[in-house]
Amino acid sequence: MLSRILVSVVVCTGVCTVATFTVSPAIADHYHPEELLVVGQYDRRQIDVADTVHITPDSAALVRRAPGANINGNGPLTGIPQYRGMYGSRVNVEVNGMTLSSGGPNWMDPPLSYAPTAQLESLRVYRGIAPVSSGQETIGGAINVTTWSGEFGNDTNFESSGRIRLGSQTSNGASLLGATVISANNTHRFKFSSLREQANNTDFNGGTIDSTEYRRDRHDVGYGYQIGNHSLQIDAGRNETGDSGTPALPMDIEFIDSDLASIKYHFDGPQWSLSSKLYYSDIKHGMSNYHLRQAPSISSMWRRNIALGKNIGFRIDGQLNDNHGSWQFGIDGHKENHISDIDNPKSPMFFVVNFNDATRKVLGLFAERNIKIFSNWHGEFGLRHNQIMMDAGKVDGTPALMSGMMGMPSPGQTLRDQFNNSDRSQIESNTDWIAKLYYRKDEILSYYIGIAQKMRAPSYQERYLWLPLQATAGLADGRTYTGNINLNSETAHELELGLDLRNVRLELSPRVFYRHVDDYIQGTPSSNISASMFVAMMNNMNGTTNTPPLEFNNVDAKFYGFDMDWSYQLNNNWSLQGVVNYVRAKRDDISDNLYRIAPTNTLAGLRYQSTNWSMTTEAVLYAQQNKVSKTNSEQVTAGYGLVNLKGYWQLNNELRLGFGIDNVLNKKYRDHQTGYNRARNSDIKIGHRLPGQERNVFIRLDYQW
Ligand SMILES: [Cu+2]
Repeated sequence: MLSRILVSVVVCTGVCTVATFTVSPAIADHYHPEELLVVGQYDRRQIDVADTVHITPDSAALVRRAPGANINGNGPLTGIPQYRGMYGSRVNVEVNGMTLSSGGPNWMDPPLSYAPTAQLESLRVYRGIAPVSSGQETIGGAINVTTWSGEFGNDTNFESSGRIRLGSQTSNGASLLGATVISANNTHRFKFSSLREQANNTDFNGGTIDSTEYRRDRHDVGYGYQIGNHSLQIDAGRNETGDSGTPALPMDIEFIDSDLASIKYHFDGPQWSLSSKLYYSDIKHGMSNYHLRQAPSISSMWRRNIALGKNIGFRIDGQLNDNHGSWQFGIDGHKENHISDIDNPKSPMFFVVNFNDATRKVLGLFAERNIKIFSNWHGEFGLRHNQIMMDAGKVDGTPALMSGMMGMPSPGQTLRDQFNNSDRSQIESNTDWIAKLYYRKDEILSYYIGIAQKMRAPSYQERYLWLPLQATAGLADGRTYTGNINLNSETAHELELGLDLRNVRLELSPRVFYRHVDDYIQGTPSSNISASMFVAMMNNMNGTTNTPPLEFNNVDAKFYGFDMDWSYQLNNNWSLQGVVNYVRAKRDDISDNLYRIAPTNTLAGLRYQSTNWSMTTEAVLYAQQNKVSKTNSEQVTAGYGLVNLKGYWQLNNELRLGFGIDNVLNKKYRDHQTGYNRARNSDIKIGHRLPGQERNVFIRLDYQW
């Protein structure tokens, strides 16, 4: 089973992408071979996670290997992918075909946290303009991940296969133990999978970062059935995250108990195929500012937040193949529902109904055409319509029960009444369209041009956050926000140009892009007097120094940049590969930059590949980021460079040893997209940007049969 050559993790370009598709036919089921060879090479990056050697629990860390992609880190399990300057709900993430809206209002369980690295089969980052079939709202891009489910057998006899993974590392004493066992014949396939991950606080060159410990258990069962051209897959999973830190956020994770379930049916005929799925998730999440980090000294400042999130979704799509390419038609629906309540165990009277039955439903219809136009032109055209329906129930809280001065309503009371008396039911009708053309000049060179309109309706936080709080889907800027029920959808227009060069030794895929966004949703200084008075009042009462609140509003923004991945084969054993990223993101209505944008960066690796072992030296360079957001009070970050080493040794057909050293030179550095420290800590001041980990030695053993 492990007969294929294992290469150390690389960004797959050209040949490698095709190879990955060949070994993972399940992923390729929507594309016939011709498309695979033409578009498959260019418009997505498949990171072959089977070949990673790290023990990092967070799959989001892997997206950095795709051009244009980065990660916003709020904690060890809480990475939020960033793509070309957009992140959060702007980048559509699907896990095994499921859209998973985070259960936590601050995204302590971002969608990728439901696909732990140790269970991944593939991580696919769509390059540039994402196809309309890749997800419902893809204004900032699309990422699809799948976890490993094994293969069906060749005859009626059941055979077992599986993977066991063990790992440990030094910077936080992390340990990883995971096992997946498959029992399958040619018709039935059973899967059992369990994973346990835990770590202490991470050390940096200069001390320890409090609130970075984590523990997570994950259990899955699956059943697959195939007969003829039909297949059925039923999966159920349980995620149990325990005490886990998020030092960039005001609270830490106490628990995230999530149940996930899905059923999928697929028919694959010679001329047409049909896929359908139905999925559900139920998330219970608790967090606090006292159980993991040092508790506030004033007991009235203790806070606990219990959040419940539910997702239900479906999709039916069909693909029709003809002589020129394929048509794809689909309908999809997703509903998320959120309840979030804040209390204080030291003060039983205190309560805030943060979100009450906040609901967001998206119903979408799409059509996509992949077509070979002349002998060397290939086009992709897509049209999608989404209907978004949102609503939320009435709210209340202790701050709204306080009496105001001289018989006037208090600011909290005014905010509550404004919210409860408003029309919270909102409907948006959004249209996406895309057109992409590839011109294949010869065997070596192809040109590409793409244009698109993409839209995104507001999130429930952006609309329904009624009291100035930091529940902002993980922005982690330390600012308090209120929502705005009357927000419009964002509309982006985008142009992308590039070329793909591929000869025997060299591969290059540069892209430039320009994207203008009308009605971009951004926090701006609040004009709501009650919100400002409320924050001032809280500062007075608690001795805090919170800056005046922001309010989510529609502004104009633009994004432009360049990204590229490349590789160069020096000879049979030695190769070079890397990624280069540059993005600018700024407001178009005022002179300001957008917040938390990845600095210009590059990654370059030199690899030696032998038959049963490999070694890679990697340089990671980040420029300073001084194009920061004044509106979000963002701090400048210095540039830095890191050296990493990694490799593996294939001991026999079943056993592989992975190892490596991150940050070999033990640099003290600060990643711009890691937030500011919010947990009282003797080694890092509150409000200072969190440092990166110290030199880290890791080792991993994979047994696969
Ligand atoms: Cu949370």
